[in-house]
Amino acid sequence: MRRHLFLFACTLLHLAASTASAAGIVERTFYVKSLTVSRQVITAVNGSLPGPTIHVQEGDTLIVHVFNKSPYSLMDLTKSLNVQFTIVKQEGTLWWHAHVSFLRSSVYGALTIRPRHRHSYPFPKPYREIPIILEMYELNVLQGKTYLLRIINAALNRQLFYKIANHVMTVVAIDASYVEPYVTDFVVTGPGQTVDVLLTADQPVGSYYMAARAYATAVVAGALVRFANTTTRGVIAYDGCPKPATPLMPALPAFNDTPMAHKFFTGLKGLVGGPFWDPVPLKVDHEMFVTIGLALEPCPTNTSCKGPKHSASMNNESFVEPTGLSLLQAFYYNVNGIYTTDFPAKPAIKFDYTNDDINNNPPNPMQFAPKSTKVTKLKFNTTVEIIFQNTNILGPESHPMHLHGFDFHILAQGFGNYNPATERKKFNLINPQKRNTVGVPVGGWAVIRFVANNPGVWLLHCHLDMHLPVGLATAFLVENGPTPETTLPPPPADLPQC
Ligand SMILES: *[C@@H]1O[C@H](CO)[C@@H](O)[C@H](O)[C@H]1NC(C)=O
Ligand SMILES: *[C@@H]1O[C@H](CO)[C@@H](O)[C@H](O)[C@H]1NC(C)=O
Ligand SMILES: *[C@@H]1O[C@H](CO)[C@@H](O)[C@H](O)[C@H]1NC(C)=O
Ligand SMILES: *[C@@H]1O[C@H](CO)[C@@H](O)[C@H](O)[C@H]1NC(C)=O
Ligand SMILES: *[C@@H]1O[C@H](CO)[C@@H](O)[C@H](O)[C@H]1NC(C)=O
Ligand SMILES: [Cu+2]
Repeated sequence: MRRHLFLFACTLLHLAASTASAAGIVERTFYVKSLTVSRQVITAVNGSLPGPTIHVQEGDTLIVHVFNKSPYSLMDLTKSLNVQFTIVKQEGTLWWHAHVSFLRSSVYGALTIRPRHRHSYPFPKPYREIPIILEMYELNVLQGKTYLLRIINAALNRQLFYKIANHVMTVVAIDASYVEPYVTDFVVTGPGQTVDVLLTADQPVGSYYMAARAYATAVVAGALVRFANTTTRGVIAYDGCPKPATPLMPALPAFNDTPMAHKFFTGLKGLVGGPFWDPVPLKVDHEMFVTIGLALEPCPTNTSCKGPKHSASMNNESFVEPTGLSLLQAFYYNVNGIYTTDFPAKPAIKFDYTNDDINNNPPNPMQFAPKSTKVTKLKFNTTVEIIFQNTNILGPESHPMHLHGFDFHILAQGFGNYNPATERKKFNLINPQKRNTVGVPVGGWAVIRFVANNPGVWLLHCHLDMHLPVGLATAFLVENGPTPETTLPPPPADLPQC
């Protein structure tokens, strides 16, 4: 079971955290401070970008002492903070990052979780493990050896295609959950997603580029919305490669190659019977149909407003994160007036979700989503199914939907309007992939299922950095279970005041 950080509204680090009987204790110290890169001053951890990689074993307790030496009174974290996690049920790769938009671009790093002592991976032992945060990178390899590349998309607003010239990869885990080995010559990841691949250096001695660039999906009036179209490259250099050598460049999929992205996203299957495999819960207690997409924000009354601002919503509710008391504190201390528990389980108005006509005669009244802080309250152990439906309001886009606190199974995904009559019988209830972030297909839908067996307040939001602050979010309030282990602990004494 994963445990919450009591830092909801003023979180410095966002990590999947857990409780259980601990194996070992890993303590790390982070200094958050300024760093000059290409004459620009940024804020980073310990003078490096990305920040330090933390390696832990399943079952370890990780304690991170964070000292703020930056000029920002970071997220109300003025001097120092201790963050404690126990990693219980997972192996694989996660990333830690600041939860404040302008810092997330530089305050982050990799967290790798290895099997506990005397346990092994469900795949052949790699020669080395290498976190790859998609940025300029040089990797030296020995011909014939197999490497475990732990790939993290740390971009703020871009899904990325990733490819290595002349090499195939075998995906073995995603979002720290194992998958059936999946052979591919490219990878797609959304912000927050991780992909672990085995790479065998089986090509002639030489140097090969690995490259990543945008998978762009946002379309307005039939045209791709402008996006950062640069290519980021790293080099895989074989030992013994004569220098200088011009690396070979891979041919990346086109920016808008949705069929390729879909092929990858739907090709992955959970590793049934592997470590930490959970069968799909078959009985659903709480079913939700949730539209996700862009919207317009109504002008506040009694102000002069120069036209509506862009916003985003889930089921036509545009989420406002409370200031002052966090949702988790309000939930724990039973404080009224911070949130309401009436997040709609289905759209109030049914419409042809993926028809572009919704954008005719703008501003169309249907494009306006009210602001609110609506959440869903769940009894402990409720099985929840969510059908995410992208809308064409202002234009379709693939949103990487990220759920805190739980992994979910992805049962199905497709394009257009979700049709229960035809799709429900095609759900994969046998070996679906488990993730914590699903890239809902552009102009399409995805179905996820999870068991709410982790008490606390858990955000569900789009992981594109520009969509969370404008409202593409909601939260689940999960009540306590019957035992001490399933009861939310009190906030730590050193909880920073937001
Ligand atoms: C960060 O820097 C401090 C001070 O130099 C050092 O003590 C600490 O070990 C570093 N942390 C990591 C995770 O490398
Ligand atoms: C990237 O975008 C710029 C500006 O929109 C454009 O001039 C350039 O041709 C684009 N490059 C690629 C590779 O599409
Ligand atoms: C807006 O202004 C009118 C007239 O001044 C006032 O009667 C009304 O209460 C105001 N509404 C709000 C929401 O402040
Ligand atoms: C969203 O809610 C507003 C306010 O009730 C309404 O005017 C609008 O039509 C709704 N839009 C959709 C897509 O449901
Ligand atoms: C939660 O659900 C699981 C699986 O159905 C069951 O084994 C367990 O006893 C339940 N726990 C509680 C507290 O209801
Ligand atoms: Cu989004």
